[in-house]
Amino acid sequence: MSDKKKADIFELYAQDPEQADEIVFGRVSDEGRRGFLKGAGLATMGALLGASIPFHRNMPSGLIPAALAENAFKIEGKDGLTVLNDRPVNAETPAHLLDDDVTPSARHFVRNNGIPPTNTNAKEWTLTIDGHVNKPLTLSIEQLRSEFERMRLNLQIECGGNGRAFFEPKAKGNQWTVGAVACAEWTGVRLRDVLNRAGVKNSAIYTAHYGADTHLSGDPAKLPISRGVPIDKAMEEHNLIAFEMNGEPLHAMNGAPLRLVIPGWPGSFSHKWLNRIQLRDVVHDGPKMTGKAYRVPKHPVEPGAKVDEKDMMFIESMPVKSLITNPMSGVKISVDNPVLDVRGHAWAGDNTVKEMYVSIDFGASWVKAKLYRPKNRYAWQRWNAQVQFPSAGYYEV
Ligand SMILES: Nc1nc2c(c(=O)[nH]1)N[C@H]1C(S)=C(S)[C@@H](COP(=O)(O)O)O[C@H]1N2
Ligand SMILES: [Mo]
Repeated sequence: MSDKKKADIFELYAQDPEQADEIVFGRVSDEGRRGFLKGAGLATMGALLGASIPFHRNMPSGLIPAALAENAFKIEGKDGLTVLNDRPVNAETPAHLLDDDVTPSARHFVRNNGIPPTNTNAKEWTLTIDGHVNKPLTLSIEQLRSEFERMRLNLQIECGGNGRAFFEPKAKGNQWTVGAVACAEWTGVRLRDVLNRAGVKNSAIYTAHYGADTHLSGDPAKLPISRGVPIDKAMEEHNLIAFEMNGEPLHAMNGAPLRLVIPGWPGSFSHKWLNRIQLRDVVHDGPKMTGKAYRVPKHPVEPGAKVDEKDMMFIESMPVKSLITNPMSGVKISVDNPVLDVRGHAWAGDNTVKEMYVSIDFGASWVKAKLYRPKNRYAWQRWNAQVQFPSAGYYEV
């Protein structure tokens, strides 16, 4: 079925589920269940799903068959992403669509905690720097563009929850598999140049980031998220206040018209729809800075272990990781030529990956991959390897 048709079905159900049932699948009975599917109804369902549903009588009305709902919600300008949630919008990128050195904007994942702003006019946008500074500033994007050195860097953003779907025991939150990570080319100015313009006071030890998105509840007094970093991290030269992504204005879902990019640390520091940075003389305490948010044990513990508050710390540098982006998982190759070229990216938060190995025997033995330098610090690193299979069968690389 075409994606267009899927999206139409989703819209139909959003408007009036019972009527949609009637249109798509035939009469709905008084008990609110699907009536006997017959004639046109059955034929429609068969055509849509490619199979009949033996238990169709038990399906609650308004339930969109999962096979149709999958990816039915489309994010404009995003292509092939797996949507995990539509309120707030959260979508990850299948690994094979992350093969590019520079992630196209259409394939950059989306992680929203609230509702994106509707007025994102770059001409009217301002950024305020205040708090523990000598001279609070409010700058237009035009001033950022013309008064500061412009930087263009390939920077990786990875959500702190990337990979959470594989946790055992299960962790709360979006069940990201591997695709809440991307490395786009960002154009902007150094965060530190802008902070220095305002004059960082000695008392400033922490940043607090604010944006124009609103809380899911609609309560204007509540913020969806506001995180901040220690001042030393903030002054690192690769942090950008970015106004372009891959040479174009930012995608609406990736923070247009202005965002922070703080690479190496959880993506949540890279505040989107950025309109204010406050310098503080205490650790920031905005939403998602307190309680258990973004905290991990200081030392490895058993999965599910109870850890004392004092043994927990903020996630800072993200851990080392790699991703296979080609071939796509599930590939079959001929036994006549049991060789496979595998490639992907590797990264390690604030660090650089020095060596990379692949295994086809569940980690018993390892073959060295060719690993390339990052384009610039904080860009992910390309790797490739050729693996040879000893006999026909099922393997995991
Ligand atoms: N204003 C604002 N900024 C935000 C968020 C948000 O919900 N609101 N989400 C954060 C999180 S948790 C992540 S992982 C990154 C994701 O950036 P992306 O959506 O551009 O991929 O944005 C961060 N910046
Ligand atoms: Mo995140």
